[in-house]
Amino acid sequence: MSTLKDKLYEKIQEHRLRTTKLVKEYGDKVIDQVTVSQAIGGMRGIKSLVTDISYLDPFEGIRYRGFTLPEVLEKLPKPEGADMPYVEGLYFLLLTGEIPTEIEVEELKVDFKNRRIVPHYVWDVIDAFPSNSHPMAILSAAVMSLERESHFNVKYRKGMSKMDYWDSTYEDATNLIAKMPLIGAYIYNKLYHPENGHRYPDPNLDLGGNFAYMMGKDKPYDDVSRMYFIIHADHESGNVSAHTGHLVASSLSDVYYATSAMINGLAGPLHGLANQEVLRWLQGLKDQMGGKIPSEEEMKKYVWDTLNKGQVIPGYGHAVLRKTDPRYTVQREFCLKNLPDDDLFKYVDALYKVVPDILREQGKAKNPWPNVDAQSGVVQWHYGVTQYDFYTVLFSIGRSFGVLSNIIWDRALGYALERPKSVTTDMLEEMVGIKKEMAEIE
Ligand code: HAX
Repeated sequence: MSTLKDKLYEKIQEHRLRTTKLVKEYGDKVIDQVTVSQAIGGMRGIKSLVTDISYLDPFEGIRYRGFTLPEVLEKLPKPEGADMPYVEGLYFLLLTGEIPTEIEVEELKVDFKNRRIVPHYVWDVIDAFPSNSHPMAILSAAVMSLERESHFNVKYRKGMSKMDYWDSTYEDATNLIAKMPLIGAYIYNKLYHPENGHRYPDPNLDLGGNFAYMMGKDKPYDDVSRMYFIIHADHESGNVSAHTGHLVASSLSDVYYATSAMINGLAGPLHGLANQEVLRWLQGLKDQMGGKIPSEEEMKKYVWDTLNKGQVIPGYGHAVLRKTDPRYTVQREFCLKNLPDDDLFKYVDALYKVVPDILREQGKAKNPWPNVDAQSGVVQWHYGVTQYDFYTVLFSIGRSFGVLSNIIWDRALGYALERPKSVTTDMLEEMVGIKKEMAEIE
């Protein structure tokens, strides 16, 4: 057993006592209520999921296991000469709540390398897609094709104690996470850079460094990858991708089914696909401007034109956040240090100056501030990943760390099959007294 798995098991045993006590002794305690708007309006804010991997405060932003993003980036061990930490260390933190030592990360790096061999049939599945397919559809299918590798399924069929579910889920999850960057890079090269051929992983490199190598990118793209995967890893449990992964896994579908489903949820323009939408939208403005940086007035006009066409401003607003997303800020600081003169960065910066006031003036969006997606495409574009359809694949690789950590813990704590209750519109009307009022009028 690896050190991470030993430590995880210790934590699981301690934590099981807390969950059991809560359910047994306080199971009937009311912690929230549901309004009509919440039932119709996407269940915003209803406290009905439990996770210890991350927590999203509306004003402070995300914390992973109690650490803010700047703290995570500062405290996790880093490769020599790198600004960004090992992504492997993030997995350790998400699973155990502890910052790993250099030695623990080193062990995990080796473990990941041993798990990253991708069966040949996955390349065949990817190659079978037409080259104008969306990379997210290809990624989802590639992950799905790996389902036959599931240890959980084999053990479940043979008969396994519920107390052991977490163990084979950990094996499946870690195997999948180690393979995801290779699958992503293969999709990238197949669709956009066939001349790169099928690159084999470099055994001397960590996950982020090897991903950059397989994408055919020089430094500092290794740091870009580490930053990108880390900041996208988790955003508590209620967002579409995390929730979908959790929901599907709650039926004891294995992590391949669950991860493919979470990828499908992330592929929507109101969620992960927003990062490509930002780029598409900014390119539209750039074309309109003939390449020159727009004045503040020109920028305002473009934003208002978009709103007046009934469209949203991509990269702005959030279902939970009520301030600038710290994931936006981390990337902004990276841009200020590494690409301050980049044209697109200037566009994004100019937008930051005008959009919040406009959204406030329009008075609809509850959060006028930028989210993670407003900034992430710019960084990728600068380093030559200009095929913005691909950005959500990068997001998916990062998000799989959080979703899979959650699923391991769901299994460890015996979280139940998810099954909320629905009502009909007739019932809602009756509950609020509409039918009665109508009858009285008549
Ligand atoms: N531009 C224009 N209008 C916006 C807006 C924006 N950026 N954000 C919200 N609004 C509008 C909503 O469309 C809604 O309008 P209607 O009443 O006409 O339906 C109204 O303001 C209230 O919405 P809200 O309560 O503030 O926001 P929601 O919780 O319903 O939705 C979204 C949150 C992120 C989906 C929303 O802000 C949005 O569409 N933003 C643009 C797309 C985007 O950037 N998505 C990525 C979010 C981060 C993420 O998940 N990344 O993966």
